[in-house]
Amino acid sequence: MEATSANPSDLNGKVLPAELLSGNQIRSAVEEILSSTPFIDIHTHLFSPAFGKLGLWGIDELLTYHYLEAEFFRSSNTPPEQYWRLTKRERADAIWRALFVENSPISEATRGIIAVLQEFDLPTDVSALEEARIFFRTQSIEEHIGRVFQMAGVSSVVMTNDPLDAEEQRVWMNGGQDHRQFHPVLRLDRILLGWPGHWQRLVSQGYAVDEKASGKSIAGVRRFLADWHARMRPLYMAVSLTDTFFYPDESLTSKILGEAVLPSCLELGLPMSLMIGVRPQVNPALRLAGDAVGRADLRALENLCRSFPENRFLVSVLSRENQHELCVYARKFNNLMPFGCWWFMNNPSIVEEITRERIELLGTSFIPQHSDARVLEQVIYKWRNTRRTLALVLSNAYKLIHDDGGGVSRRDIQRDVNRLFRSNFENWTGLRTG
Ligand code: FIX
Ligand code: ZN
Repeated sequence: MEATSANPSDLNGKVLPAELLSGNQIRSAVEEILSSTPFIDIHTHLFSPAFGKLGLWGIDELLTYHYLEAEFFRSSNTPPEQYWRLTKRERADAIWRALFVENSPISEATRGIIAVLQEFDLPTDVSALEEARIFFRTQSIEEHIGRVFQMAGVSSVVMTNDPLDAEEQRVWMNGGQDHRQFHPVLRLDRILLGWPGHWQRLVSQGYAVDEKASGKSIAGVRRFLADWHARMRPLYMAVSLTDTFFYPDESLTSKILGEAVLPSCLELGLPMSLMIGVRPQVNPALRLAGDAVGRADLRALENLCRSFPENRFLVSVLSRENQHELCVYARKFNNLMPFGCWWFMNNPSIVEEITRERIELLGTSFIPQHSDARVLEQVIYKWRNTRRTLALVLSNAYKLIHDDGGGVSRRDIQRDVNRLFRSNFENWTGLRTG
C-alpha cells in the first residue's frame, strides 16, 4: 500500500496503521486536542456569584491586579502610600498610563490584559481603557462567567475559601453556594500560620481551643474541620507555607498540621494541598504585591509523605530551585501529586522548563498548571499561555517517541491530555464531573 496523507508512513517509509500520526502531523494534533479539551482549573481566587463583591471581574480589577501593581511601582514615581490613597478607577488609570501608554505591555501580566481585550474584540491601543469600561459595565455576571470559561477552555474552577473570613462566613452560614462550575476548598492559612491571632475566632464559633493549641484544642480543631467539611463540601484542604516551613518541628503549624489537619483529611477523604515557598510581605508597602519567594527545605515534604502514607498531598512549590526536588520526591512517594507553575513560576519560559522536566521524570502523573486567577477574565490569557507552552512541550515529547520508533495516535494524545488536565485531579479528589 502506497504511503499517502490518509496512510502516513514512518521514518523508514513503512505505512503506519491508520490511526498513527506521522512526525509532521503531531504538532497540529496536539494543538487541536489541547484547544478542544476543557480543563479543570484546580486553584484560583475566583468566587461564584453567591459571594457577590468578593468575586473580582472587569477592566479596573484586571489593571489593579497585584502582579501589575508590582510592575507599576517600577515604572512610576508614585510612592505606594500615594497610590493607595487613589480610588480603584484612579489606580487603574495610573497603571494603564505607566505600563500600556508610556511603556510596551511586554511583560507576561501586561500582555495578558491585551489578550483579554482582543478576545472580546475590544481595541487594544492606548485609548482602549474607556471603551473597555463601557463594555464590562454592560455584562451580566452569570452570562459573563459562562462566556469567559468557554473562551478560556475551562469547564470549572476551584475556589480558595477561608472559613474565618467574615464575608465568606455570611454566605456559608446562609446556605452556601452550589454553582456547578465553582468548587470550594477549605483554606487554612489563618489556623495553621496565624493561630495566635485567630484561635479566639474558633472559640467564638463554639470550639474548645486555647492559645497554645493544647489539651482539647486538637479535638476542637478537628470538630471545626468536620463541621466546615459538612457545610462547604470542599474538594481539598489547603495552606500556603513560607520558605522556612519545616515538619516536624516545635511550631504550632507543625503541631496542628500533624495532629489535627492531616488526620481529619484522612478521615474525611480529602487531599491536603501544600503551596510552599512564599516569603510573606518582604515589602509591606506594596500590600498583596509585597510577597516574595525563598527556597524551602523540602525534607519537610519528605517527612510528611513518609509519616502520613495514607494521606494524599497536592503540592506546588514557588522557588525555581525546588522544582527538581519536588519531581524527584514524587518519584519516591505516590501519595504526592505535583501541580502547577505557581505565581512567579507562571511565566512561559519557566513553565516550559518545569513541564519538560516533569514529563521526563513523571510521564503524565502530574497536574501541569493552575491559573491562580484573582480576576475572572484572567483565566483567558493564563490558559492561552499554558496551551501555547504545552503544545510545544507535548509535541516535542511525542515527536521523540515517534523518532525513536514508537507510534503516536490522536487517541493517545487525548488520553494523556485528559489525564494531565482532568483525571489526575478528579481521581485525587474524587471530583465527579461526568
Ligand atoms: O497563596 C496563594 O494562594 C497565592 O497564590 C496568592 O496568595 C498570591 O497572592 C497570588 O495571587 C499568586 O498568584
Ligand atoms: Zn493562590
